[in-house]
Amino acid sequence: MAILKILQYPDEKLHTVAAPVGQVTDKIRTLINDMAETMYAAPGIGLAATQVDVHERVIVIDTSEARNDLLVLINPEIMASNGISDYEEGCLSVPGIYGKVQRAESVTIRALNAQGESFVLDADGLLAVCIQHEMDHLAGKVFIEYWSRLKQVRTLAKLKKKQRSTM
Ligand code: QAP
Ligand code: CO
Repeated sequence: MAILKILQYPDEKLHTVAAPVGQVTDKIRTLINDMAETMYAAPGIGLAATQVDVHERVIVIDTSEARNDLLVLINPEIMASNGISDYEEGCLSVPGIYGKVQRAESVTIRALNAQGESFVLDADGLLAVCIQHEMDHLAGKVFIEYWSRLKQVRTLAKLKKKQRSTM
């Protein structure tokens, strides 16, 4: 297993659109293991392959309290969504920045697991928000891009200042 480097906003590579996984091979399973290790070490509750500069449709999530319930999503698709939630989000690619994003309150998704088997999952609450946040990464979108221009400009200035002070 290995800890992978997480791309930091505003890295342009975070805007890459990920390609579907053709076959769930050992190479994909190694990526999943490395992404899980990277997410747990961070620590975080979700990580998309885009964030580790691999542009394939792979996500790892663990929103459990005990951090022992890894959810792997390969080629995820949203089949249905309902309601509106306004959750405070963060992102391992935008450290130290938190803010609300409006999303669906519950989603039904279909995806493949690490064995390449198709499954359907109904999610709500934090898990539903996390799934939508990570699926945005696969489409090249970062959560702060839902915010107003002004709020984005201020966030960028804050990140630049922080990056200067930690060099
Ligand atoms: C996405 O984010 C998410 O700023 C996953 O300094 C987050 O794991 C979806 C993290 C919240 C829904 C709600 C962020 C760690 C972790 C930071 C994360 C930081 C250290 C973020
Ligand atoms: Co993120």
